[in-house]
Amino acid sequence: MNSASPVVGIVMGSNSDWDTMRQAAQILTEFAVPFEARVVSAHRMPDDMFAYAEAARGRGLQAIIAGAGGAAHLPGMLAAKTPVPVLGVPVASKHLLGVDSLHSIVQMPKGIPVATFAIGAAGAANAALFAVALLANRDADLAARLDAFRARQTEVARAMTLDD
Ligand code: RP5
Repeated sequence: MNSASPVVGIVMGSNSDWDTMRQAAQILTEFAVPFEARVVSAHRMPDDMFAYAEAARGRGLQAIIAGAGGAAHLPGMLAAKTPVPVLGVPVASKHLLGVDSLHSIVQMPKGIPVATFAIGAAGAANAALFAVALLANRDADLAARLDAFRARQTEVARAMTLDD
């Protein structure tokens, strides 16, 4: 799964986030986008988080998809330490169901943006699709795969039927 030359990094605060974040990995795999996925906890491994962010651009990462739950500081702190675009995924939390995660990620102060997605699996998948769209601006083959993905999705929706 971890490419030798990733262009997208998927990071998360805990391996308990993986059930959600694997949706992003599945999308990037489907689109043949080289990526890596790893745990980089803002609270439990802050030095590792800073090192990851500081190395990101030099390693060729063009987007970082960061998922975390609860007091979800990972996306914002990564964004503070790297110019690489950070796409934040609020992971559903036990007590507040991810509303805490969403607010923690979306309410960035002016000057340090984090693109914030929906809570949970849809957010993880959409963050990956957004990364694909960013990369597709300079990759015609990838743009064609994204067009085909959307066309298939449209056909599935058109074929939907309803029970009586
Ligand atoms: C956050 O705390 C993680 O992103 C995770 O969503 C949450 C709970 O982590 P665990 O206690 O399951 O390791 O840092």
